[in-house]
Amino acid sequence: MNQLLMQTLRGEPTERRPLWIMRQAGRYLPEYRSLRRQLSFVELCSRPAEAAEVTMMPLRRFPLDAAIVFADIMSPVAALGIDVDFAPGPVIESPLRSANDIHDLPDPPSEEIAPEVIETLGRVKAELDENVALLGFSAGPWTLAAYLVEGQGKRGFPTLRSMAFGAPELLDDLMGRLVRLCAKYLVAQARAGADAVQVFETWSGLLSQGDWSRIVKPHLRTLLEAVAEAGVPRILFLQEAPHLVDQTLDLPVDGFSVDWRVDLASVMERIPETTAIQGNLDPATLLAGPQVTAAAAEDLLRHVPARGHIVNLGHGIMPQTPIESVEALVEVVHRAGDGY
Ligand code: 1CP
Repeated sequence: MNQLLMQTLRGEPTERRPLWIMRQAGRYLPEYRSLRRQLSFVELCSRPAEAAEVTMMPLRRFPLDAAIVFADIMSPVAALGIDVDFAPGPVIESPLRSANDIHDLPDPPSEEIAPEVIETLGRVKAELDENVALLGFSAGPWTLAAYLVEGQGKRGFPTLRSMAFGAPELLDDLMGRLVRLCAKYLVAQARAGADAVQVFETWSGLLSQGDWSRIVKPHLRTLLEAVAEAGVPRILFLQEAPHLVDQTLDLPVDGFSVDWRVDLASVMERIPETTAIQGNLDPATLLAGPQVTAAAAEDLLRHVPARGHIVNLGHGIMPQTPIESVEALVEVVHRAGDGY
């Protein structure tokens, strides 16, 4: 077995840098769009055979070093009795706003939390090349709360932020419950075959350093510590949060995933040699075509030391991305070996 991603997350040197792409299984792939003409996103996520096939789609095209299970960050909230629609992002018909909404939420057992995702992981694991790592994931408590309180993705998430300051105990209670949900969910994913897990605390950047450290960080720490029980490496992703990098560095993780606003090489200098750093091409560079992508990828490899670097984008790949740009990125990473 030669899982470059796992070696890097364990702090071991590798013959070349591992590469995977956030949202690698989505709408930029013609075969995904074609399946989506027959099935809605919710249907796709709820059918393990189809979800496993979608998980494998990018791997059939590109020699990536990880598969990430096809699901959504909202998949576990069905176990709380909450209905989620997609248009195309998550939409909650009855957002959680009052003490009663939150106090009435159940504390579901592990088997009731997104069993379809757990089954999908088992199916993918059985099919995946042994050199490719399987990633599970969950949102972080703040990012899940963002959709549950706001009702949908909205610039600045004003309702969420007003709850953070106007009813802090309520939001704290909600996030505590979400941490229990996500911890059980991530441990179950590891037991079902996920080799490592990524926590997407995407909307962290909405908060100041002080507020994030007070409101979000303790919950994130509890979640990451609880997941240690599963014994798999943990990657933490934050978006639009260069001001929070220093606040995250003492969290118990094996890899930090940051967007293109952050200088990877300088973060690398501030973390232990055995901790990995993941990222961080601007996804928009891929829209400019294969030559621009190749040049940007070469620049990234030149600038960031190989040891501990997991090549990825700084955020999800965009639906309008040309396939040739992904090919160019793969080419550059494979050709480079550890020669940079
Ligand atoms: O076909 C479609 O129209 C559905 C589009 C889509 C897809 C492909 C959504 C709706 N979710 C997903 C899958 C998904 N989402 C994965 C699976 C892995 C993969 O595709 O390779 C993952 C890891 C996510 C993560 C996700 N969803 C995050 C965290 C990471 C990030 O991008 O910051 C967030 C915030 C979401 C919410 C969401 N779900 C879907 C969309 C379009 C969005 C974002 C926009 C919004 O908030 O409105």
